Amino acid sequence: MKILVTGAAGQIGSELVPALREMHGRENVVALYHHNVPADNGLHEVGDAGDVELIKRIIKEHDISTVYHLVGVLSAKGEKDPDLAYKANMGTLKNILDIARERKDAGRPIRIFWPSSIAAFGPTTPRDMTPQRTVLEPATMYGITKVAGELMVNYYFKRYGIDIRSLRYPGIISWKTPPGGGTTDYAVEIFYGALKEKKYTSFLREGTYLPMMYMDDAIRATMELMEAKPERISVRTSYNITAVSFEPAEMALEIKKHIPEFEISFNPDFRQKIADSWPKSIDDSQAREDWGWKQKFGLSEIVGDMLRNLGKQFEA
Ligand code: AKB
Repeated sequence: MKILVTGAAGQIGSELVPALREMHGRENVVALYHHNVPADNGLHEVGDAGDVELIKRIIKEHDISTVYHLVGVLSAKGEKDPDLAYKANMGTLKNILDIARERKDAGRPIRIFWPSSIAAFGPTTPRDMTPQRTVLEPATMYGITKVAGELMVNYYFKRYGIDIRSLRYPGIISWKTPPGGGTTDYAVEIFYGALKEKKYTSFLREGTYLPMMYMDDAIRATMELMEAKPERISVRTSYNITAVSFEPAEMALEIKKHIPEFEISFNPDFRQKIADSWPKSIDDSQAREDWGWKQKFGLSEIVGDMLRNLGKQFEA
């Protein structure tokens, strides 16, 4: 099995690539970077994931059978530049799906992972324990691309038999690479503030509950979904998935257990409106039933691990 990961330098890509190399062998995972190429001794390519000829060449040359298509512009950045969000999120997905059709016709089928998000929901969605099947009327361009993408991947599965799998990621918390352009980013930035200055000003208001997940769980969920037998996958739009829901003051209290002097203050900006349109908690029972999803990290484990690892990074 040969794997291609687009968006390999992003928050998820930079942790998924090593995890896939560990599981499938370094020689079997090709990372596609845009311009921001990190040190990578493994197989990698540099270029624009929107360049259809480039993607075709990589897939053919490496005989790729699985693609993790992670390229994308997140919610807050997408509100600053909706055209870019549309192009980066929709255009590249359509290209990959069409290449998968061609490869299937040529007898070389590709399995695809594509990330959706809690951003697919909107202000008219029930916000507590948001069900798998519910109202999808997002208020951001990022969310619109996620709903359209979900419908598109379902269509390509039903119409062309392409094996595409997807998760509606909640906010992802990680220490290896900082996130960029998201509404849930406060839950990562807060650790930089805590460790560097013992204070942090949250751009979301106290009481803003959002579903979240630690990166280790997100990587495991992604790989477990992709390893699952096709008959276990009953959702071909995108699976609800979550680990824990909390608000900024709760996270600050947890941090205070390790850094008693830590202080949080609040100065909500345009991202508050986005957060207010998203679920507070998610019902992910379908993922649990279908392919056995279960998180390992709760709030206290996340905070402990983040402070330990980021702390070491700052000391080095
Ligand atoms: C964002 O905040 O835009 C992302 C997401 C929830 O998809 N982290």
